[in-house]
Amino acid sequence: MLKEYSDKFPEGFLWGGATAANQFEGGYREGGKGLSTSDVLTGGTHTIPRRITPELEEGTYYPSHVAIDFYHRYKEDIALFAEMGFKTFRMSINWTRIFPNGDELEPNEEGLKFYEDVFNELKKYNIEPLVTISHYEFPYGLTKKYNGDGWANREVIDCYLRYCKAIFTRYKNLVKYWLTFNEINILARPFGAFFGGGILLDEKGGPISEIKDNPQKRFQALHHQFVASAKAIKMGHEINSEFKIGCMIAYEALYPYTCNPEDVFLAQNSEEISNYLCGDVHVRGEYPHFAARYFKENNIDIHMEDEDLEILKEGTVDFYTFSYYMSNCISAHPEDLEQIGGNMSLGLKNPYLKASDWGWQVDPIGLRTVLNKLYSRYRIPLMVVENGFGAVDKIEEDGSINDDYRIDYLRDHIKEMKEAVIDGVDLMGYTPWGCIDLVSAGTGEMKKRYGFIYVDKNNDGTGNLDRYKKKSFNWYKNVIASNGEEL
Ligand code: P53
Repeated sequence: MLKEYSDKFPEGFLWGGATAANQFEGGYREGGKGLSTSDVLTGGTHTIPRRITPELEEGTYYPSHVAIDFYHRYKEDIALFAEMGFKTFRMSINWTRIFPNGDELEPNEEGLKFYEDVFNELKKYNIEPLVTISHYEFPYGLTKKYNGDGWANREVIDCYLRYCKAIFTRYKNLVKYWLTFNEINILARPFGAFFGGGILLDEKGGPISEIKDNPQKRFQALHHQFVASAKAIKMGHEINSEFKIGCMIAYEALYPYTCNPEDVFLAQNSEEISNYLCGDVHVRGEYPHFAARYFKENNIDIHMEDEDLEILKEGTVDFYTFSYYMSNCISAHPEDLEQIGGNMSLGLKNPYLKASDWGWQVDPIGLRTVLNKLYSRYRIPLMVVENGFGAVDKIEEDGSINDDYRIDYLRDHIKEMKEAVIDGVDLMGYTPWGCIDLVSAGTGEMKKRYGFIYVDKNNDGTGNLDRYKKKSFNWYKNVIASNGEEL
């Protein structure tokens, strides 16, 4: 049967917003929480990289420690999300609230209670939580225990599964939608080792852009995450057959800089390694055809246990989610071409696109292209769980913030998402990133803001943490109320 034509977002479309514990929760030593990898990362800027400090340094500012204090203000914040009409709220659980060191056998009750209260608060407003189980934080105790190997040590799989079991059983009736790892494919890129894998090969730490890399360990860690994810999915479905468990990929859209076939192949091949390797394992339950050559040519030899391939097959995802912010160009002959980006995203400048102050090139049509490519390949429901415009906002004397640039960015992307829906793509929902201003992952700044809600906090940690509605707040409220018809 031909798929029915529709020119509207589906009924029940999950409009909402997205956050991550390490970037907005704070309370880093409260409720028995242990230290996570994000807690030892300093602030930075567009030009000064964040530093990993293996021990906490006195007098150094760590943005995750207080962040925007959702830990104490969640009621106020959730009320604001409800006022915008959110149907869903993407948040993550901080592993170290539940297992402070990562290797305990029993969960920390205070941590479990905190998220239970948050989920109950969301329930009051009929907001469906979408929970990322691991978003850029890893028990720092495990990084130390395994001599900086993090996820490259296979024992971590069991620690993760104990954590999953604790939260799946406790929140069985409060949470339906889960994501096993945020941007799992970040481990396919050098800077992702610490963020995504808790891998710290230099005990002196240092700027994240300069830390030691070891592709063998990174891809071994990634394999362990695949196995952990597949096992978690199987376990989750056994605990509650209604659970919907998905993957999350940082989609790196890459265009050939020219129509030179060398550029075209390079772009296609880079997208395969960067985006599709992880997606294929999650959705199809097996490594793609191009993996073997890539591993061979990069001296990567992944150790697998006999049962691993079967585990991957048995634990495929129910839906596919991704982040999409920008596109970049790539060339086989990049020597004289201008680069753009920074903070964990770098590419060639596209003469047809404008970029944000942080060098992220704005490309709404690219989102439609990506949605179609993904749906053709996977044929399972998709969700855009991060998208947005990091910008400097100015707060006027009367407290208003006129963020028309943000409205323009989001409107243009929602328009293209709608085009993709008309194209026939099965799209479940949309949660723009940082619906309330929070700490930037890439730079550690507050200045790079994404929110509909402004938070009075500065790069150096000063500010009274008051919340203000930006102009985009009422705009987005109306988008949701009209199910994407009024943009
Ligand atoms: P920030 C790079 C490229 C694409 C997505 O990023 C990325 C990154 C990391 O910087 O990460 C996701 O805060 C991530 C979020 C992050 C968000 O994008 O650097 O899942 O944690 O905050 C935006 O502007």
